Amino acid sequence: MLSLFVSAALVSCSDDDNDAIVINDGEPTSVKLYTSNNADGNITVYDVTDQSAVTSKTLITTSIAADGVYYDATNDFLLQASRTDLGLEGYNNTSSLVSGATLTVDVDGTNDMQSPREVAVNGNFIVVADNADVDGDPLTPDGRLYVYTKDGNTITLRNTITTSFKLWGITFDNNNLYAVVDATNELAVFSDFLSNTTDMTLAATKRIAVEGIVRTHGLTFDASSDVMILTDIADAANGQDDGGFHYIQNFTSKFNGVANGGTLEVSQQVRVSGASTLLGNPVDVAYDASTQTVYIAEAGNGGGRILAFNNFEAGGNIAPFINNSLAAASAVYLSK
Ligand SMILES: [Ca+2]
Ligand SMILES: [Ca+2]
Ligand SMILES: [Ca+2]
Ligand SMILES: [Ca+2]
Repeated sequence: MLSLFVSAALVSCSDDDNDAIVINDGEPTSVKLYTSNNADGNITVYDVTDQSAVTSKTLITTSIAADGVYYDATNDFLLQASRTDLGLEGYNNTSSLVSGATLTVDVDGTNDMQSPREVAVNGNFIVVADNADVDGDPLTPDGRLYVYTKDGNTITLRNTITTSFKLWGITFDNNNLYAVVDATNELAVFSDFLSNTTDMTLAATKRIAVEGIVRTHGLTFDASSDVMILTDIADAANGQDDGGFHYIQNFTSKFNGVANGGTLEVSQQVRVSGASTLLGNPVDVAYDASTQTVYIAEAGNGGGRILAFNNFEAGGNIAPFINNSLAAASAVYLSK
């Protein structure tokens, strides 16, 4: 079967210029990692299609600090949460821009937030986790999720959801929203999150502890491979060598198998940490299941880095195979 397919592919590529697409058997020809940072607010895009020959370009924004980057390849729409303006800022038609190009804000959200961090997108909904204290008492943990809708070049605040824990990373699995419980080793989920349409305080549907993590911060879920990855910044004051990430296969059944308030045992996970990893404060993570690559925004080590890991399934003190300096890196988003 394979040889028949290859023969057909070789024939078919002789009469057009799509040979790369055909021979790659459906693999995308472009894999890009979008990154934000809190040093100058610009967006750096790494072309990781060929992992042995990574190139990058930086697009200049008017923000000087940003988080929660996102890219919609279908509509060539780029977005980040400006920590300068405290609102979402979107840019159309950026894919062909060259490095050093200055971006004009095409979609300017209202400046509703206080400390925007991770962004999670579901259809026309854009959710931002804000980690500012809500009730004026920093001793009581809380946070706020801002739910926006996008219609053309307009972003509108629909409602805000106050949580009873501190926020940072968020990610959707269909309509369920996973959120790290910042300052702890816990993971929370809000089932059917977007059905909560009013300003309200909402309890998580379920919270579990993730054994082996000290303080989680970033997370990503890949539904196609059922993989969850959580980062561990451990002590925030150590930005150099106490961080790590946990790779959790068959995540859905493992998560469902832990009762609310229970613990997912470290034996059910793979932990990557140690001085060779360059993980001190890994604040965000993205995952490419097809190449089993973990991409990390590292905010601390060396002043900030974009790292990539593969061959990590055994866990341990593994050196990244991609290591690019990016001052105060804050978020990563993989686009294929
Ligand atoms: Ca703005
Ligand atoms: Ca509080
Ligand atoms: Ca740390
Ligand atoms: Ca992210």
